[in-house]
Amino acid sequence: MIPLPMREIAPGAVHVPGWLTLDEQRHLVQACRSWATGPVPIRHTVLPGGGVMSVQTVCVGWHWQPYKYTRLAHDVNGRKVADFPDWLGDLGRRAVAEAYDRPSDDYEPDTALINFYDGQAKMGMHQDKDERSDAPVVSLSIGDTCVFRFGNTATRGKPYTDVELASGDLFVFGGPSRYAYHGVPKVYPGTGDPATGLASGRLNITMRVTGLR
Ligand code: MD3
Ligand code: FE
Repeated sequence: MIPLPMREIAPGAVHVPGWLTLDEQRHLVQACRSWATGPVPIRHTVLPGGGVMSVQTVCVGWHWQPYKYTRLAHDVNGRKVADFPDWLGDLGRRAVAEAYDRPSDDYEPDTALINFYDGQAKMGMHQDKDERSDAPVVSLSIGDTCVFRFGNTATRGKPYTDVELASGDLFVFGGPSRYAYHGVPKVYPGTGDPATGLASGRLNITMRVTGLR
């Protein structure tokens, strides 16, 4: 097995394959499992038009629902989401420093969205525009490999680049890539290493700066 090198997919979009150690992946899986149980349990987000996302999501720091962030999960059980832990912010700063090869002391993510994909789940092409900050988004993948589709800032369609994201991969989206359309058209069941603690499916953890207070 030859490890893939770090790659800049587009300006500000940097893919770092195999960035997390197995121990870090195990720790993240444990933390996500605990957040998934409460205070706000993981759920399929319901879209304003009535559609239900196939992905299941739980948040820390701020609760995301389309198209806003709130402290209380009004669309689930009305409770306040778990605090954003300091160790996760430290991991986010290390991710930005290593992907961009620059100091990152000024990067202070205050929310994380944890997405769980079973074998059938997908995420359609969308932009992330609910944050009031253009700070980078840090994405960590654990479990089954997926196809990640990275598009352009103008349209949902072509041109786009398909990239496989595997367990342990880091992706940082900043600069002009922060507002690019992106999605997950496919997950490959059975491709993850159960030693992460995740027997099946895919976890994606994104850290963001909401710009809210
Ligand atoms: C590019 N998640 O949570 S991660 C999302 O794998 C989301 O669960 C996908 O899209 C997932 O919003 C893709 C990669 C990603 C995340 C956030 C971005 C790419 C991004 C924000 C801006 C630009
Ligand atoms: Fe997104």
